[in-house]
Amino acid sequence: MQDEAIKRAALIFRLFDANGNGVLDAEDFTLKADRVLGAAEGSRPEAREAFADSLRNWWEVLLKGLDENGDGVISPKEFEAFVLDPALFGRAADRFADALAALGDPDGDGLIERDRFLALMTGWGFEVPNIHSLFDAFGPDAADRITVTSWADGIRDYYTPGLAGIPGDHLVAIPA
Ligand SMILES: [Ca+2]
Ligand SMILES: [Ca+2]
Repeated sequence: MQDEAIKRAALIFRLFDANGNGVLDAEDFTLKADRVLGAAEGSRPEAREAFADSLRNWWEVLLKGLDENGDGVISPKEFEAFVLDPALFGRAADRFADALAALGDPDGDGLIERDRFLALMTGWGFEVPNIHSLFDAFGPDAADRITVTSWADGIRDYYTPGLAGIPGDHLVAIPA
């Protein structure tokens, strides 16, 4: 496992833990939904609902797959299995990736403006300089927009343990 992937897994855990109690629990995922949807001004109700559903689904999949001691929460130790079994979470991450990327494109032209991207990613909990660095890595067009597809693919890669040398690395550390 590459160093980048290990650091990314640690960041994934830290940002999932929205209530900061050191474990992953159901409340984390409702908080995440609220924060991101709070930044998704103008998105259609169906897109908002699909995003909230994707997070509920993801939590259910994580709980079912990782809660080894059955206490209803996922400890950092239990989360380590996420890194070892990427296939287990692929579908849930996939659904989430499409739902989140769709929130970036309320007018449906297939493009996401930098401000919108910044608002949604700040809602998730990333740091502003990392968000800009990631946006730039996606190769924005002359009007400073990226495609919904490139972001959705980037989200999928970010949540695929073991991948390294991907745009999502910019969320962990900005390359010199
Ligand atoms: Ca938590
Ligand atoms: Ca547990």
